[in-house]
Amino acid sequence: MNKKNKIIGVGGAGANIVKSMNPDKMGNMDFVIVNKAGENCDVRLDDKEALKTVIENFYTVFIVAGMGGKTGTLGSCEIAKIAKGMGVITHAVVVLPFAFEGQKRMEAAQKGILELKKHVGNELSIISAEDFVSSEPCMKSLPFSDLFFEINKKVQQRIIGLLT
Ligand SMILES: Nc1nc2c(ncn2[C@@H]2O[C@H](COP(=O)(O)OP(=O)(O)OP(=O)(O)O)[C@@H](O)[C@H]2O)c(=O)[nH]1
Ligand SMILES: [Mg+2]
Repeated sequence: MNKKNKIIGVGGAGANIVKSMNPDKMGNMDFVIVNKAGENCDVRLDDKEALKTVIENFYTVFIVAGMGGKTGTLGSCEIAKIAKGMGVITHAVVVLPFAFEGQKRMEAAQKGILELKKHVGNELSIISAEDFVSSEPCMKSLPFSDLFFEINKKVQQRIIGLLT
C-alpha cells in the first residue's frame, strides 16, 4: 500500500516549523499550513470545508504547533477533532513555550495540551522549548531565532521517529 502522510502546521510557529523542514527526509509527505485570516497560509482555520478536504484521504496526519498563542493552540485541537471524527490516524507534535514568555502563555499552553489530549490521546508528543534548551549547554549563547531553528529541527526529528 502506498502510505500517505501529511503534516499540518498550525499558527505562526506551526507555519515556520513546516517551512523549515527538509521534504527529502520526510518520505511520502505532504505539507499544509493553516493559519488565521490575514496570515500567509494554504488554508484558513475558519474555512471548515477546506480543512476537511485537507484531512480527507490521508493515512496519517501530523499536527504541528507552538502552544500558548491563539491560533496554534485552538486550531490544533480543532483539527485533531475533525481528523479523529473522520477516522484518520492523528498525531500531534507540539512545542511548549519558553519560561521567559510568561506564566500566562505557559498556562494557555498547558490548557491547550489538556484539550488536545482529549482528541489525540497518547499520540501526543510534547517538546518543551525550555527543557530542550537547558539540556544542551551550547544553546545558552544562541540568539532567539537560532533557538527556534534548533527546536524546529527537533520537531522534524520527532516526526521522522514516528514514521519509522
Ligand atoms: N519552534 C518554534 N516555535 C515558535 C516559533 N514562533 C513562535 N514559537 C513558539 O510558539 C508559541 C506560539 O506562538 P505562535 O505560533 O506565533 O502563535 P499563534 O499560534 O500563531 O497564535 P496567535 O498569533 O496568537 O493567533 C510561542 O509562544 C513560541 O514559544 C517558531 O518559529 N518556531
Ligand atoms: Mg500567529
